[in-house]
Order: sequence, then structure tokens, then C-alpha cells
Amino acid sequence: MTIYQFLLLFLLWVCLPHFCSPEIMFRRTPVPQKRILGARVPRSDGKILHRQKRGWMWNQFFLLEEYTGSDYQYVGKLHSDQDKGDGSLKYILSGDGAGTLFIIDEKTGDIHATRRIDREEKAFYTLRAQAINRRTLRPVEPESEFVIKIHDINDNEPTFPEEIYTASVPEMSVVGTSVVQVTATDADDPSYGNSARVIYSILQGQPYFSVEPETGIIRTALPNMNRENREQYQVVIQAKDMGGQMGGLSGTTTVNITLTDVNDNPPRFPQNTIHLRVLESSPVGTAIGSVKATDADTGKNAEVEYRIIDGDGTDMFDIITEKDTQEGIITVKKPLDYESRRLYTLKVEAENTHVDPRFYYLGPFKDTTIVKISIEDVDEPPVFSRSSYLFEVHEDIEVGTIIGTVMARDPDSTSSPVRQSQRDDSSGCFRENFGC
Ligand SMILES: *[C@@H]1O[C@H](CO)[C@@H](O)[C@H](O)[C@H]1NC(C)=O
Ligand SMILES: [Ca+2]
Ligand SMILES: [Ca+2]
Repeated sequence: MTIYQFLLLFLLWVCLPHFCSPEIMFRRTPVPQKRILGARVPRSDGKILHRQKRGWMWNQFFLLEEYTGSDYQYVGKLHSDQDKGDGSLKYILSGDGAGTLFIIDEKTGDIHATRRIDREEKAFYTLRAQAINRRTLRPVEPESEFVIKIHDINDNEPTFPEEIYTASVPEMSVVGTSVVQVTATDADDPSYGNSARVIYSILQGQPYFSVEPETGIIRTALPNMNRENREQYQVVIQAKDMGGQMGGLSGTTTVNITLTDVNDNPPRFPQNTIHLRVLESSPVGTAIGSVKATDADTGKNAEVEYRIIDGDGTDMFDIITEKDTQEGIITVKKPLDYESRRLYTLKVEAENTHVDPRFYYLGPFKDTTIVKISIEDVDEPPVFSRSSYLFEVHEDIEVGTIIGTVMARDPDSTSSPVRQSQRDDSSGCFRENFGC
């Protein structure tokens, strides 16, 4: 502001309800002055007028939002030094809301608001004031601009953009691991007081999680949180204005937190010993049965690889890992023979394929089981000692002469007697031990 050649006095009302009554007004010459906070301004009548800390400025009115009175809310008074009080002057208002929201008494210069005003909708109204001679209609003052600044009250609670958030954090995370940040906004005036100063607290979810009061960052608060015990947590965060003090307004949000898996459980065979049976006639490659280790983890943390690591059957059997079922399938590697061996033993190991070094101390991440395989007998056909026999005889040989011996052996151990019978062939007709 520079030079004001004309005197247009704004009478300012800078009143808060708890502090003073709307009648307190004072005059001020339009000489530009810096705002003096917390000063005491002597009134013309010698009394001291206490101004509250916010102070006032030349060419500004302050008006409290959300006025609930039934009458029009008093804003302030325009006054010209040219006003002799004889009614010859007329005050005119124009600009934001002039004539509707803000009305002026053209004789006295008193300005009123006609309805309740919401600062969060509009915080400043810029208006222009004129004083004219009622008779000549000529301005006695130049048009002057002023502002009605709407004074905040704490009428907005902090709100979160989302009603429910979802977040996740690995199980077994160290205490203080950041999970997610939630931020509430408060529509009140952040530049004044604490009406928009938000502090976060946790209403539900302790002792597992905590929230940073100033930032809204949610962190883990308990060591060794185990997904295998509990996977889902519901955390309720409150945001409260007035710096979290009593009387502040608050809003809440819910955060669904899922613990994600880490490999903190080794695979385990449910039994120490597993019995399988296989027919001795089973061809190489036959699957004779399966073993399965359980793992409390999920996904790749539960993946195992099976191996035969010991036993007297390591040459005779193989194991393959079935990816889909996570089973170890035992197969025949070499032809089996009940008569030469009836029982084999394998030591089978299941080991996690993705081990996390951070959790070595919970290992080892493998387990073993004993697999006993019984070979089952099959009733095999007798076997001749040779595949063909040739006996030479003279044509005049006597009936009943022994011309040779054929031998058949029963490979089954519990030998059933071999009954031999003759078969025709082209060279003639023989019946063993008998003539033709
Ligand atoms: C949050 O968790 C609750 C209880 O566990 C569940 O009913 C709800 O569906 C979850 N909401 C979301 C969005 O994940
Ligand atoms: Ca608020
Ligand atoms: Ca796990």
C-alpha cells in the first residue's frame, strides 16, 4: 500500500466469540502500517482495545465461518471521513457476493452476511467499496478494494481417501519394518491453529503393528510374526486433528495386512519308514509307489527335491520328483528277481530347493525317511535247460530205448513239480518215455 489520498475508513471486527463481542469496533486511519501482532491499540476514548493474536489488517475484515445465529452476521463497517452523519453519503458495495451474500446499510456502512459461510468452500471474498454523494451521485471517495477473510473453525474431521487399504509384509520381518503409509486429509485451514494438524494412532492391531503419529507409516511391532500361525490382520488407524488432543475431530480407516510367506519351515516326512511292494516281473521304469514330505510353507518355499542318498537298493531303484504333487516317485531301475533278493532298503531325502540364508538357524531344510521295498514272487514258467535238443537214433532202435534226456527247471523257489508233455514236430512222433 502506498498513499491513500482519501480517507475511507474500514472499521474492523476481528472478534472471536470467546474473546469479545461483535460490538467491539475501532477506527483506523488508512495510513499504511505493518500488522502488529498481539499489540494493544489505544482507542480514541483512551480505553485499551485488546486484539487477539491473529490481528487485523487495513482493508481486511474477518468473519467466522459456520455462523449458527438466526440473524444476519455482522461483518463490519465502512466509514468515510467525509461522512458528517447527515445521511448525505451513500455507501455502495460491489464484488464477490455483494448484494446477495453481503449486504451493506447504505447509510451507516454496516455490512452483514446473509447466510452461513463455509470457509472450506471459499476462504476470501474480494469486494469494492464506494462512498458517493447521495444528491450529486458523485463519488466522495475513490472505489477501494477490500477482502473479507473467512476465519476457520475446526468443522472438518480428517478423512482417508480409502475406506479400506490392503497391504502385505513378509512374515518374520524385523520389528519396525514399514508396511504401508496411510494419509488423511483435513479440509480446515492448515495455516492457522491445529484444526488441520493430524496425528495418527492405532485403534486395533496392537501389539502386532504400530503407526507413526506424524507420518501415518504403519510398521511391524512384534518379532517373529509367523504366517503359518496367522496370516491376516486387520488394523484400524485413527487420524485426529487438533494435534491429537482431546476435542479434536477424527476419522478412521482399516488396513488389511497379509503376511507373505518366507521359507521358515523345513520339509518333514510324516513317517520314519515307508513300506512298498513290487512284483519281481515289473519292467524297468515301473513306478512302484511314492513318498511325500510335507512343508508348512507355500509356493516355492514348499518345493522339495527327492534323492536316494543311501541303502542297499540304490542300484535297483530311482526316485523322481513330481513337480505338481511334490511327491517322490520310486521307479524300478534294474530287473528284479525275487529268488535272488526279496527286500531292499532305501534312504530317501527331501530337501527344499529354495532355502533362505536368513533362516538357516531354523533348518536344516531337509528330512529323510527309510523306504523298504518287498519284492513279490511271480509264478514263472519252467525253463528247459536248453532251448532245443538233438538226439540221434538208429532206425531200428527198440521201442523203449532211452534216446536222451531233456531237463526243465522251475525258477520259482517254492518249486511246484514239473509235468512234462510231448509236443509234435515235423520229424515224427515221440512221446517222452513212451513209444509212438
Ligand atoms: C479385509 O479383511 C476382512 C476380514 O479379514 C475381510 O472380510 C475383507 O473382505 C477384507 N477386505 C479386503 C478389501 O481385502
Ligand atoms: Ca479439522
Ligand atoms: Ca513360511
